[in-house]
Amino acid sequence: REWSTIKEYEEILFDYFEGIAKITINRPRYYNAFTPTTVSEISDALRICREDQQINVIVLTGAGDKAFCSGGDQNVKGVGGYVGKDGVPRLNVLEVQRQIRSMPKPVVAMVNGYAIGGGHVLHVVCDLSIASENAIFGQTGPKVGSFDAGLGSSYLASIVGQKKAREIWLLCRQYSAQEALEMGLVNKVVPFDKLEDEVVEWCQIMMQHSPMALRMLKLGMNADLDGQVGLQEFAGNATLLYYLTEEAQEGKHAFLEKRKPDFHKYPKYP
Ligand code: 2NE
Repeated sequence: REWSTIKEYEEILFDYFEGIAKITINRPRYYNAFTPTTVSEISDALRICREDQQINVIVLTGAGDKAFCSGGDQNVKGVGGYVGKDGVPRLNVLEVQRQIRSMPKPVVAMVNGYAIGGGHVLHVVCDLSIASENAIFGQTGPKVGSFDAGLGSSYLASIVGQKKAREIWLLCRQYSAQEALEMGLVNKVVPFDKLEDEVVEWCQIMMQHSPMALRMLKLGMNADLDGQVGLQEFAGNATLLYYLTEEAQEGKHAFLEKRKPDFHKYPKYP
């Protein structure tokens, strides 16, 4: 399979193959731990994925066969957050979590090894997770002086249930790919050398389906959990659909033509 580079970065790879964009955290030396630079590069790549009409599905993964992502790079953890080149402490991975969640295209985590700490949360917020047999899952926050009480806990609980989510966070144990499958934390487990083939196959199946239908389903499932912000996102997508109708166009035309709108001619579906 020939992936072509979409854009060059320092700490991630960003590739394209037949409608699929692949974002690879490329710091295998540190088990793909993220720095503020890694995170802002992922964020930039996700912005491109959102805008680019040639991209239908996004895959997030890590380089090598050891780790998907081991969370925040402890070498650059300062006081108040992870310190980037500008010397400012940040927790900008939360922005990436939100970008994945509101991305109007499916995002698939291709979990090729450890998904730990903030790296575990990244796969949790993806729409689907496909793991290799060597993948290991878990949170470490309370062991290393951190926690993610946001999507990393609440969304996790809606996936695996409250008891299991509390176990994962309060005990900070590690779970095998098989255990992750049994608790509904991942969609499928395959041998390492079959991982990318499996992910690409899942992406190709989704790409045969209506993008608008997938988009509305994803955002509807988000809205069920995300309160007013979820509703705001869902409503924005409903507005998009409305703008595609003649009925909505009539309002604009009437305004510009300085006449009363005639909305009565449009059907009122039962
Ligand atoms: C991932 C894990 C369990 C792997 O263990 P093991 O024994 O197989 O490998 P090892 O030797 O620990 O790691 C290999 C190299 O990668 C570095 C290690 O320091 C080591 O380097 P050297 O000793 O050879 O020089 N490495 C691994 N993870 C790293 C990290 N996160 N930052 C910097 N270097 C890292 C084991 O490595 C592990 O437990 N890693 C730490 C996981 C962790 O605690 N991550 C942070 C959680 S907090 C977080 O991510 C977070 C949050 O809670 C809230 C918001 C945002 C972020």
